[in-house]
Amino acid sequence: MRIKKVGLVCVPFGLGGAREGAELGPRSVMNAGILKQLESLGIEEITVRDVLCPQRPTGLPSGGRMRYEIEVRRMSDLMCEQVADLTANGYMPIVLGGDHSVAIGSLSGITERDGSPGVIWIDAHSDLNTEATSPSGNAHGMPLAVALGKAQFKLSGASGKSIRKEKLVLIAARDLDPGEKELIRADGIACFTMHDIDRLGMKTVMDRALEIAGEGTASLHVSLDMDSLDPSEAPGVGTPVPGGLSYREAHLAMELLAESGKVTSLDIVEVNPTLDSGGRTARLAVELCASLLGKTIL
Ligand code: Z70
Ligand code: MN
Ligand code: MN
Ligand code: MN
Repeated sequence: MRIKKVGLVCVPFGLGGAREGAELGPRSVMNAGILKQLESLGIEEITVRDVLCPQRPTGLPSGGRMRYEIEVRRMSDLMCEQVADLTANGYMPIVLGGDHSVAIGSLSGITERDGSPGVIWIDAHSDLNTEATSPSGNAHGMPLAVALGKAQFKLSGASGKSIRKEKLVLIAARDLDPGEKELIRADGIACFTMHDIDRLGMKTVMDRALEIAGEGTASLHVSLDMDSLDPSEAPGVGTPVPGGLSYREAHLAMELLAESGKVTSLDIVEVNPTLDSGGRTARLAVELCASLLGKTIL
């Protein structure tokens, strides 16, 4: 499948994470040249949508066990509309976060059209905390619990459909909270940890991931948290965790996803330019996006 139309959805939202700065991510990825990269890949139509995210309120965060719940909901509702509209018009949505809570909006927009997409979640974390299991209350640790219908917070979207746990795959996990581990085991969620990547290699891991999430599904969403990469490659993230994907593993993963021809939407999240080293993480985000869209070395 050749991708011809891309809709860039810029979501400057950082209230789902612990540290300020992720709201500056979309700007830094734009500055790193993502538009030029898309054009040089031969994408024929590119549209850019800016989601008007709520600002950090003064005073205490809203919400109970999910911090800034009101703002997360507002952002998700706006995103849901944009993503659903883009997919309905034949654009591949590429969401530029923002912290990972923006995936609540991506997934609600996608499930509007396809009730059971495959989801490949590339992340140091599993983002499966519910309000009850979250040690932090940060919404960026909860998007998958929300999308699976396990959290109290429900997907916005008119239909409010959930993704299916059988069609979800986690890749590059290495920092899981107790409640998340329990859920992964109890629900049998496919999880390829860094240990599995070391043992099997990225090619085998991605083949298996595509089998699980890419077969029998009409659409396939890839959510790329930049903290999946090793902090030596991607220092500009809110929660760096040692022992992550190498530069080459990450590119190979994207290239294999491109070869599959199955990916229909993408998030690139958690780029935090205030913690970055001269825009390095933003540039890597652009490169990985290019590989996922079919850029090859030769
Ligand atoms: C932790 C929590 C998280 C991203 C950090 C961290 C979650 N499990 N997610 N960075 N992208 O607070 O729930
Ligand atoms: Mn994440
Ligand atoms: Mn993460
Ligand atoms: Mn942790």
